[in-house]
Amino acid sequence: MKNFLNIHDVDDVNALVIEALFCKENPRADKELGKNKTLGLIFMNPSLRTRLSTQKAGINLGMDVMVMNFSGEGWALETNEGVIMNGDKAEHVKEAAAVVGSYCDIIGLRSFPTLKDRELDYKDHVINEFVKYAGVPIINLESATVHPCQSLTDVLTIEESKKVERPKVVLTWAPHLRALPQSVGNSFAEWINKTDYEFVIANPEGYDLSKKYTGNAKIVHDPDEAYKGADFIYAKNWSSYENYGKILTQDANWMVDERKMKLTNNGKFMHCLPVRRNVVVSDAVIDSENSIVIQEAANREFAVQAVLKRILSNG
Ligand code: AN0
Ligand code: CP
Repeated sequence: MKNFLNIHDVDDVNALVIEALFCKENPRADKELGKNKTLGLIFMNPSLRTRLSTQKAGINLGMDVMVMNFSGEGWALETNEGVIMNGDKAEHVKEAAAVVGSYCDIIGLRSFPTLKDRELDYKDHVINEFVKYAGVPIINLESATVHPCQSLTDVLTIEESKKVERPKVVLTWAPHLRALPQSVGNSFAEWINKTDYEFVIANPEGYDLSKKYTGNAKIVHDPDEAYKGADFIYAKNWSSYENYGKILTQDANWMVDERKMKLTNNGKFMHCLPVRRNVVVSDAVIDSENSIVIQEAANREFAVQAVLKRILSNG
């Protein structure tokens, strides 16, 4: 594996899940693999899980790890080509990427969308500039369009928790106060489409994700219909793709609650976190035995460790 930018960098999702499960059982088995290699993690946006799990995975593999928060701490980056840089941006992404690349053997990058310009965001411009100018492998730690480290973790978590061979998995939109990226939803859809699970996406009208990611998944606009018989309820808010970046509703009927969970097949509750309690999910559901959000977050370490192993073994 050269880069881990999206699902297209993975030839066999199942094999990568098995690799991650191996890492979970034997976290330090490959502690020599990353010796004398430097992992650099660049965050343009906040993070708890991605930052610590990726750092930990690098340590498990014997790597030296450097982390930098760009927002507030780095120079404000210009990402457009050919501009006269006489505004508030002090450094161009071309130099920044090349400089970080000169210090690191692998770079992980988080860079959220603007949620203002759909065409620009969906080019995934910032991460692609890093690929072009850093000269070392790049791991996507959530870009404008996808969050593959999260999605690999989610498939892994479903695999270790499922009670039937082909579970019914529901991705449900949930309300939120702020406009959030579509990345987690896009990515989850794309990865679940690679499995043979029964897959249903539930969201209000106007919140359909791009077909590029949802493919042939069934999309319903009634949460009760989706929850019926579900083995996994995966909740996430995203802002509208159609009416780009807009909040069209905050309808509390879409919050994950006990009433809807009762319609499921004793379904498990999942969320990538961070989550707003009693907005996205009720206390009763997230605190119930069926909530696997902490297991899911813990698995982030082993998912990204499997990815790092693949990249390191490519030399
Ligand atoms: C981010 C998002 O929705 O993409 C990160 C989730 C992993 N969430 C927030 O900004 C709250
Ligand atoms: N799930 C996830 O990516 O969490 P952080 O934003 O805290 O990294």
